[in-house]
Amino acid sequence: MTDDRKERQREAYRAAEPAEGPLTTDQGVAVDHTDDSLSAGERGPTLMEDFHFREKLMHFDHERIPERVVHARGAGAYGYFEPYESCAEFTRAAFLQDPSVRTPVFVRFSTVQGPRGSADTVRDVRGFATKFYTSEGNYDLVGNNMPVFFIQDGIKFPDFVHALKPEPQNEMPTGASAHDTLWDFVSLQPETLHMMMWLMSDRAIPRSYRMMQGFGVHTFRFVDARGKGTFVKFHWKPKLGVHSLVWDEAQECQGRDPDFNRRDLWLAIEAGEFPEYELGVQLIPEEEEFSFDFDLLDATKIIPEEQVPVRPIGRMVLDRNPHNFFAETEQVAFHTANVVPGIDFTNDPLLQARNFSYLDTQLIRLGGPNFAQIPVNQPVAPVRTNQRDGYHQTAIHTGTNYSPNSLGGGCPAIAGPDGYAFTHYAERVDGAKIRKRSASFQDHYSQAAMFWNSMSDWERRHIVDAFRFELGKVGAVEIRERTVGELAHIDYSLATSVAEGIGVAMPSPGGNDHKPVASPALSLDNLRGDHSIRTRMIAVLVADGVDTVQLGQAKEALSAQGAVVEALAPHDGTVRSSDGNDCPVDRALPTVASVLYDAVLLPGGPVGTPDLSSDSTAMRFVRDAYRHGKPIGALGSGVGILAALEPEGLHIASGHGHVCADRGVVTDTTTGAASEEFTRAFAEAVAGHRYWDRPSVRC
Ligand code: HDD
Repeated sequence: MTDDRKERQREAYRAAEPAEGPLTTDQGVAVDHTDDSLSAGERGPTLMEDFHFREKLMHFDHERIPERVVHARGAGAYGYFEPYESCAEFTRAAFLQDPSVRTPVFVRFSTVQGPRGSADTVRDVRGFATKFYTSEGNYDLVGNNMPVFFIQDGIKFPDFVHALKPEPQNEMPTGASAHDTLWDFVSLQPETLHMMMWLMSDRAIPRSYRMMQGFGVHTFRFVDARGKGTFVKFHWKPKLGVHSLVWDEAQECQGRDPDFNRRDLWLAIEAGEFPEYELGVQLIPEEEEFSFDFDLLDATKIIPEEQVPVRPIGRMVLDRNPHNFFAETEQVAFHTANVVPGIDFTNDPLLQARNFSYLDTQLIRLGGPNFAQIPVNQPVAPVRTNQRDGYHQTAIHTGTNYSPNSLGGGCPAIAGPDGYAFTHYAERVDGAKIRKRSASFQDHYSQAAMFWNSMSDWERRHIVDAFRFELGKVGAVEIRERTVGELAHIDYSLATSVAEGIGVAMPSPGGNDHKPVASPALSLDNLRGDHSIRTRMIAVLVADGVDTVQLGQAKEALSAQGAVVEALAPHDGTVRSSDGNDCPVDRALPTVASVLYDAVLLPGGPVGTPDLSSDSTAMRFVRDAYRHGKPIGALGSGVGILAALEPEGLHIASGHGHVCADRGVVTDTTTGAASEEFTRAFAEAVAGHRYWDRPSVRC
């Protein structure tokens, strides 16, 4: 059964399109002229009685609200969640009971550091916040695409964010962590190190919001119908697998398309390629709370999946774009304390602080206490409160507004003991008031080392390069040195590789004595998903003389597998094919760039055509794709274009009529139709995403 109550509710608020009738003022008075203000004479001053002008300017002057202090830039979508089976065994949450019930959701993805107008592909954590409109009220799972956090106690959040944000004197850099204050903080606060390892990895530059994991981060608590608790960690796993950009590409993308991730999400949903994620849980019986060598309440630690497997419990599909960015994506208000019966908190000090902060922040951002009435925030469950008045009250309440009352018949009554209401988990707490971090939170290096140990060679290279880039932008030498000294506690070879790159003295060995533990589930090599090429962007470079049969067949075969195939030529319009027909061009090469595509295909034509070798934009396109490790396919005379890459180490295997595949470069010098073998090999190369073992790969 599809539960589209949220959709119906949303529709009721959708403003009618102004198809009929004239323009009016906010008061509904028809306006016959909106281009000139009312003035005293043709060249005279504007008159104060011009109420239309006054109202128009007043509204415009107030069209902005404060952006989120963190996660200001985001993109959202609606969809639904459905459980695979009843989870009654460990939680009574209504939306996790019945596989036939779909719960509407709204998800907002975001970057953290940059302002609303910053670029998408910066090195940063990505927010992954989900609002479930359940039959028992809203449940918000406000997570990130990394499973740990920078600090252990929320009282450090303002310090951390001040250090991360642009420097106060000049508000630089935008959307970047490569600056002195952040690394100063990091070098003095070793609890940040595990998260910094994630931030320096390719997880921080996702290819798409559709291709990244999400994590609830904290240990939460499930509570069953009898009141029994089970610790739980939440994981979102994308169906398309986890894929990232390379740093060089991500930086260029910031200029070529600052909306790269936002556009990708929007276009996929418009095209009916609905992003899908599986929700998984790690469940830890309460009796096992102390059976780990870290504290479950410490948000800088993960529970390795090899130790506690992730159990899939349901799936989420995002199938609708918002109607209006401001009304929905900007005004959505998440709150970690929006929980429903069956889901509860733990004493994680980071989570406890968040439970205060999110509600507080909405007051300044949304201008008053009635933000739960904004359509995107409204529950589909009935709301009956005694909360009244305040800015932007839109409901016209009647009756009494206090409890207990007799004048209103005692309504609304409090929920009876039928198990429907939220009851806080009755955890026994006993202790002296004290400002002290628990000793169980003190190990800051073991899991950072585990992360490093779990990486493949290419992932390690990227991490070292990222540290070199970031610290290379730090002006204060003592901060560089201190950070490298900290890295030595994680892994000495990591520290020395970074030190070499940033020109500081080799650190002394860190004296780390952590066990050489690895968690294979952390490597991107093991997270490739269903190995499909669905929604992958493939650029086909064409020019006059292109072989239509080759072009048509390759395009058809790749599109049939769900790839988005676009013909790019030096100019817009059409190109003249080898058989004299006009082939439509999707985009002109000067308007795009290789960084906006996942792979490139070069079809052939009669000898000497299509002649792209002399087109510098086309050649840069191919060269960039090669350097960024992207799959390249070439057919017939198209193979000749690749000769330009031979100085970069590309070896074009010879042999007429053979399909050759070498490190993601698939060639076939056959003229005429593209063989099935070629398209299969090329599609496999595209599914492989990136090829790191090319001599001149630039990360
Ligand atoms: Fe936070 C926004 C995720 C720690 C205080 N946070 C925000 C958003 C996400 C997260 C995804 C954007 C929500 C949206 O799209 O509107 N935050 C996290 C995660 C954390 C975390 C996964 C650690 C596990 N946050 C954290 C702490 C504090 C905050 C410790 C404060 C003590 N976060 C906020 C905030 C924001 C916010 C200031 C800014 C805008 C908003 O809440 O609505 O309250």
